Amino acid sequence: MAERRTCTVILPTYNEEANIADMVLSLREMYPDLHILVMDDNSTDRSKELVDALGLENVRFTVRDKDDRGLTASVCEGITIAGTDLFVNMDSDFQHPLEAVGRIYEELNGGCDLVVGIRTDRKALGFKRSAGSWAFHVLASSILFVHGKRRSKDIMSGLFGGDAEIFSKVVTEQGSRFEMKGFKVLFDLMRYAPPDIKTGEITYEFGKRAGGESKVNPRIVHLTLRQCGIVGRFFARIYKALFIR
Ligand SMILES: Nc1nc2c(ncn2[C@@H]2O[C@H](COP(=O)(O)OP(=O)(O)OP(=O)(O)O)[C@@H](O)[C@H]2O)c(=O)[nH]1
Ligand SMILES: [Mg+2]
Repeated sequence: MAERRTCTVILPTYNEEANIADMVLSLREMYPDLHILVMDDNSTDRSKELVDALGLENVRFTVRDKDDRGLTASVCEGITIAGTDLFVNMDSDFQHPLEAVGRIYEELNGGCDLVVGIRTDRKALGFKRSAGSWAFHVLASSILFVHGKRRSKDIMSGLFGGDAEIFSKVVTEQGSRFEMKGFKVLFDLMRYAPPDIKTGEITYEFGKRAGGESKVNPRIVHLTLRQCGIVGRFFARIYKALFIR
């Protein structure tokens, strides 16, 4: 039987006291062998207190440098400090089903370098965000195509897993080109990954956040547009003029 490789679930977190302890506990119960790494950007709520109070083994709560806030930056740092063979990244608000982590892990353990969670039902996004997400996807997909990189049906997904060594190298060598304060870390990773990585996918139903509030705001939309090449940067300027004071 193939050797089981070690894996860390990375949970980028900002003010998720309504969800984070439940997330950590549920993951631990479902996956006793996986490591859990919370990458917290100096939450001002009780996130740390609540996770620490669980007193669980193989759960790390990292409070990041307060001058380096950013979802992409948090995930990238998580990948480089995971210390396991593999990683799975997911949101801390239960929008990504926990059972999907096991399926991503199986695909990675079977030899994939990158496994993307593809959202099949996007009703939870609502019409406006679905349309925006589709437009970003088309732009991002064209960029990956032009650069000869692997593509995916859901480049904007926040649920994915990878080989920690391969992607630590991508972050270390190419991280200065990432949109570190943005939300679309998978796109940056795919854009700067070696062209010959072996990719896989799983599908999942995207849910509504369980508790707490969304951190998406017009600045995040602007940064996502900026990630999308010349066309994206053109629209980013218009968007900024219209929506950001
Ligand atoms: N470390 C870190 N995590 C963040 C930051 N902003 C958001 N997050 C986390 O990233 C994940 C995604 O953020 P959300 O606000 O849920 O974004 P979303 O899922 O696109 O939006 P909703 O559908 O409204 O929930 C959540 O786990 C957040 O806690 C940040 O600046 N730093
Ligand atoms: Mg969310």
